[in-house]
Amino acid sequence: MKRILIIGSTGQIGSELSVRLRSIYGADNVICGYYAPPFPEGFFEAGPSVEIDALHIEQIADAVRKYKIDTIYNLAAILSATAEKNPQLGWNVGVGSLLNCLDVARDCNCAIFTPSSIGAFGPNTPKDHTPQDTIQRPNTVYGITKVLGELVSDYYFEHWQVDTRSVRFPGIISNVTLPGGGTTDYAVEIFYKAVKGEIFECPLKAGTFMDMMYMPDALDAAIQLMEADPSQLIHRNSFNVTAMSFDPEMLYASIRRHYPDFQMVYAVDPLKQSIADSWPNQLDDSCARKEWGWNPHFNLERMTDDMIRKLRTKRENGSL
Ligand code: AKB
Repeated sequence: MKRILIIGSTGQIGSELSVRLRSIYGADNVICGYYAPPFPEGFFEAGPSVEIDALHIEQIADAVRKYKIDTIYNLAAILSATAEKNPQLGWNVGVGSLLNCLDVARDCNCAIFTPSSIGAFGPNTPKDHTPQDTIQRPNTVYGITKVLGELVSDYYFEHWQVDTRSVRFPGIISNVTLPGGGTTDYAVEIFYKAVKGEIFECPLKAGTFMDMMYMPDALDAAIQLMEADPSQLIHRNSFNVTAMSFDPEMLYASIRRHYPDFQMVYAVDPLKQSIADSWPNQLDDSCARKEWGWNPHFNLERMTDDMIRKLRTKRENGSL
C-alpha cells in the first residue's frame, strides 16, 4: 500500500488526481498538499490535507516524515503563458519546487512523479511524429524549466537511485477545475462558452495543431507509469504521451455536432500564438506504449461528447 503526498492538489490535475488516487489507495493514504484558495468543494472533508509552499523544502520534508510518505506527485506549476509574463515566478516555481521535491525524495526514500510537457520542445524540434528522443531547445521560460526538470530527474535516478518518473503532458481538457495561464487552455474554455450559449474568442489561429488529452486518460498516464515495472523502463524522464491532435477548427466542428448555432471568432493572442507555434503538432508516443502499456481511451469525438454531457449537468444544477 502506498502513502502518497500530492503537492499542488487543488489545481487542474491535482483536484482530480487526488480523487482517483484515493479511490485506489484509500482516502487516508493520500495527503493533499495545498497552497492557496480556491479549494475544490468538500476538499477538507475528503481526506488528510496539509498546507505546503513547495518553495520551502522544510514544509515538504515535514509532511513526508509526519505522514510516512513513500510517493510524491509534484504538480506545482506556473503554466506557459503566465511564466512568459512573469519569468521570475516561472523560474522560482519551475526550478525551486522541483529541486526541493527531488531532495526530499532522495533524503526520505520516496518515488516521485513530475509532469513535463509538450512545452519541453522548441521551434527546431521535428513537428510531426515528434520522436521520444529528439532536439529539445525550447524558447520559453516554462519549456526551459521542463527540460531542466527532465534532465535533473534523470540525474537523481542515475546518481542516487531516486525512483523518478514523468510524462510530457499535452494540453489537458477537463471539467472540474479550470486550468489557468496555459497556451492550450482555449481547448477547455471553448466548452464552457458553448454550454453557456456564448460566443468564443479563439486566441490561436486556425491550423494551429497541438497534442491534447482528456483528464481521465491523463490520470491513467500518471498512475500507470508510477505503477509500471521498473525493469521495463528504458526511459524515465520524460515519456511522450498523447491522445489526440487537433486545431481550433476541428474542435469547433466537433462541438457544433451538439450546438449547431455555436459561434467561434478569432482574436489571436500573439504571445500564445508564438508559444503554440514553437510546440509540436503531434507526438510519437510509441515508447510509452511499449515500455508501460500507455493506451488512451478518448479521441476528439468521445472527449467532446463527455465534456458536453458533464458541463450540461453542471449547468442544469446551477453550478455553471
Ligand atoms: C500549457 O499550455 O502551458 C500547458 C502545457 C501544455 O504544458 N497546458
